[in-house]
Amino acid sequence: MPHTLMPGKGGFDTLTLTAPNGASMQVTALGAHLLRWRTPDGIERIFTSEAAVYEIGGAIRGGVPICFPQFGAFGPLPGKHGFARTLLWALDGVDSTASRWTLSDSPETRAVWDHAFSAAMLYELADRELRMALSITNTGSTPLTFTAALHPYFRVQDIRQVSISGLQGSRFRQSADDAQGTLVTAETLTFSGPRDGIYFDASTPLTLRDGERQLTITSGGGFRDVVVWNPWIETSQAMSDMEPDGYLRMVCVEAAVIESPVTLAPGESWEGRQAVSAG
Ligand code: TA6
Repeated sequence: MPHTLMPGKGGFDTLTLTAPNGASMQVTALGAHLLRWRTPDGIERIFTSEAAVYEIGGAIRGGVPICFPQFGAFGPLPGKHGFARTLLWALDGVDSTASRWTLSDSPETRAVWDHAFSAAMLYELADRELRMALSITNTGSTPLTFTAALHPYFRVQDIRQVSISGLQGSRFRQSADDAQGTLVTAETLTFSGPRDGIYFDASTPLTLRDGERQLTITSGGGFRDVVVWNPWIETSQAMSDMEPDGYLRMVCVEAAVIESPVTLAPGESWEGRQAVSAG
């Protein structure tokens, strides 16, 4: 069966799609959040926490959270990462390899961010690749400004054996005080403790090596920054929605627009993309 739409975790409509080449993905209407992506060889590439909570207003731990209209605390909204990941999206279209989801402003979004917008999220399977695109249109009569990210949790076999290369030459923000950032000179990034870094103006593709497995991660469109996150053991244990040793099996490599927020005039649109190819 190429696709099914059925109540899934938390009772939310969940789309399971199997492409003709055997690749598959699962997306829940809650946050238009991608929960699983399997390449045709049957390998699961996305980490979703077994302890994740599925409820409106909350964020699912793992998968691909959509951060909009704010990444982290980079903007005027309360809390982190905006509201897009916590609201119900509508399934707008599905074919043999792709699904498209939409969200527009509502009294709920207007209460925290008083702008008219429409957002669309496209997930597409292509051979051994997952293509993701977030597009935003200003449907109001005044300009709007936002930061945003696609925040995928990639499944890895053991974070202690993982490396990421390609970030050399970007500027790394180490802390809230480090506004200008520090030039990254290391060719390869490895993991032996927590990492929560924003890499400004990062050119891609990046290569994520995980033992014999490899992912090539490419940002496109308006995503200019990259975020790399692993909470490591103490934070993992402190998170109620994370398996205590979950940090061993995940790493977030995010396509983001943070340093230079996007401003859209009435009627204008913006698109940011991330493509992930399994080697
Ligand atoms: O993108 C990295 C980050 O902003 C980290 O600081 C970390 O807290 C993570 O996102 C998860 O945030 P969340 O709000 O989902 O707990």
